[in-house]
Parts: sequence; C-alpha cells; structure tokens
Amino acid sequence: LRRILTDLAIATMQPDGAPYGLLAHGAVGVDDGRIAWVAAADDVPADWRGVETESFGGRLMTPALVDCHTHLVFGGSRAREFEMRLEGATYEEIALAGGGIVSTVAATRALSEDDLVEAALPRLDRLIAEGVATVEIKSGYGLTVADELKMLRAARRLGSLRPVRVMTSYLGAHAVPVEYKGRADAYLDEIVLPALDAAHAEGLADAVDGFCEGIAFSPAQIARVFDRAAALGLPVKLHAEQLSDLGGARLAAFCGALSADHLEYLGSDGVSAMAASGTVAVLLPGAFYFLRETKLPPVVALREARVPIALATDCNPGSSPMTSLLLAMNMGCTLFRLTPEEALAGVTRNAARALGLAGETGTIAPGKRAEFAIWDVGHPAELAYRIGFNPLFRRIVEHE
Ligand code: DI6
Ligand code: FE
Repeated sequence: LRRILTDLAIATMQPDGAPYGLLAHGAVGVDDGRIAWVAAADDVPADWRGVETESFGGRLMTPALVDCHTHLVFGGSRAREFEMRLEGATYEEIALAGGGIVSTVAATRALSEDDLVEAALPRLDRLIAEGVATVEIKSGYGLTVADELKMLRAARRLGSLRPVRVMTSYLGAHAVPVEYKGRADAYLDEIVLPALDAAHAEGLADAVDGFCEGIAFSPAQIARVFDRAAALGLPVKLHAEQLSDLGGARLAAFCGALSADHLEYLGSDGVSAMAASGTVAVLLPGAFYFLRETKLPPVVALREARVPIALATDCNPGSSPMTSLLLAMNMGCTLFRLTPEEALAGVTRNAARALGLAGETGTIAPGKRAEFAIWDVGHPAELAYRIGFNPLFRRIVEHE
C-alpha cells in the first residue's frame, strides 16, 4: 500500500547535511509501512503520480520520538519520599534506610501483571501523546524470578495494547532486595542469573541492564551478569557513574554495550572507552533535576570525542517521575547545554541507536519504518524551547 505525505518541512535528522537534516518543502513516499523516498515536494517520482496524497499545510515532520530509558512499569508512588528529601534526607540515606528502590519493590511485588499494566498505561499514553513510537521499559522492581518475569510480561503487553514498539531490558541487577541484604553475590547466583535465563527462554528480554553503584552492584558483579548476557547473545547497557565513578562506563564499553546511562561522574577514560566502542551516552536530565544533582555529565568531552548522545525520561517513581520526553529535551538544553538540534537527535537518531534500532527508526530515510511526528511549530528548535507545551499535530506509525 502506497501513500504520499506532502507539504511538510522535514527534519530528517540524517547527519552530515543541513542542520536537523532539514528539507524545507518536502514529501515522503511510504510503501507498505516503510519509507520509499524523501524528496522535494515538487519532485515526486514519476511512477508515484496519482498515489493517494495527504497534505500537511507546511507543518514540521520529524522522526517519531524514541524514549530509550524508562522504568515505566512499577507499583506505588514515592511522593512521601519526596517530602522526606525536602525535609533534608538524601537519596542514598533513604535507600539505606529501606526506602528508595526497595519500597517500590514491595509495591511492585504486591501487584498482579494486570495491575501493573493498568498502572503503567496512563504513563505510556503521556509519552505517546508527545509523538513517542518506541519506548524502552526495564524490569528491576521485582527482584524475584517470578516478579521480574511478571514485570517483563507487563511491558510486552503494553506494546500489544498501544501502537508503540516496546523494547524490554532485564534489570535484575537493579538493587539488592532486603532478603539478600549484605549477600549481593548470592542474590546474583540465586535470582539474577536464573531469572535472566528464564526471561531469555520466554523471549521477554531484548537487552540486559544493571545498576553499577555503591548502593547497588560493583563492576565485578555487573561483569558476571554481562557474561551471562553474552552467552545468551543479548546486548547489554548500564546505569553507570550516576552518583560516583566506579568505572562502570568503561566496563560497559569493553563489553560492547549499546549504551551507558546517567554518566554525571564519568571521567575522561570512560569517555574514550565509549568513543572507541561506539557506546551511546544516554543522559537523563530528569533524574539530575529531581535529585538536585550539581555534578554535570561531561557533555563537552563527549561531544569532542564524537560519542553519540541520547536523552530519555528515565521515568521512574524515585529519581525521575517524569513522563514528558519534550521536557527532557528542554532540560537537556537548559541543564546540560545541549543544542536543540542535539536534543532532537538525542530522542530520535541516537536514541534508536541506543536500542539497536538504527536500521529501523530514528531518522527519515529510505528503508526505515514509516514512523513520524508532525508538529504545529515553525522551526524544530521550538520542540526543545517551550516548557510544558505539546505541539504534536499527529503521530503516524505504521508498524508491522
Ligand atoms: N537509577 C535511577 O535513577 C533509577 N534507577 C537507577 O538505577 C532510580 C530508581 C528508583 O529510585 O526507584
Ligand atoms: Fe534508570
């Protein structure tokens, strides 16, 4: 089935061309769900004359957005913890006192798969309303074999209930649950690795993630999880250098990770390792903002080393209760000094790459899937510029 979308300013986000890969007055030909051609509006290929054509009044088209790091599936709320932090407690103190991630684990274990889906749907709908067509969703609040699988099944189900591509990441190594307190290696042996095997056997995990941090797992422990992922043929990624520099990004890069995420405490050795391996730097300004972090990720060094930079919501109840990727773009610019063009690349081309989907989505180019966002704005910089404003005109998604 063929159709033409025309009278559009097209930010193709293809690199190495005009800023934003912009085509001022363009059209796109879609054939059977894939992009067949991108051309000037008065340059439609001869054999496409007479094909059904829709006109968009000069609006801006971008690739549909990609949120490449979320913890969208969880139970409960951490509003009380927000109050405690405002009364002076730190994120790490709350975690050590049995709050933090562990309290979301209790709330998540208490919910059924159906309940988890119901709780996550409104969050997913907020993302979709801003033009998101691909969302990564992590486990990591179950921390038993059954509860981790339950989270991943809920994530998969979200992808069947809405016209959105869900990419799952298994995050058993997110926190040490209370029943294994002080016995992190036993937790890895008895839960994390068996649950990974089970998730893989059921086709529930598209990638494997971990939290490498003083309050979570050491690089040596993460390496054990990554070894198992490699044996199963699954790609890896890592929460690294969020609160301190343990060398997590270096480890991830040496393992050929798709991405290393957070990175506020990343040092120059980590930057070079990521550049050498092509690992995407996923920056999460919502968590930086919400935790009132003051250490900035090394954006200038990442840029100079040509490490691809992505932006994501990190939507989770503890450190980033945010369901707006447009706000993440604005924060990426105001807090991290990304340019609006880098911010848009961060939620399209580089976010797709962070999920191993560079061949499928993230730019408007022949061969990729027809996944577009059409916006009521005059210039692509407006997407990052405005705060709390959603100019989406229409999301167009032609999945299989
Ligand atoms: N880093 C984060 O920012 C989230 N997980 C992680 O590893 C926070 C998770 C939470 O506080 O619930
Ligand atoms: Fe996260």
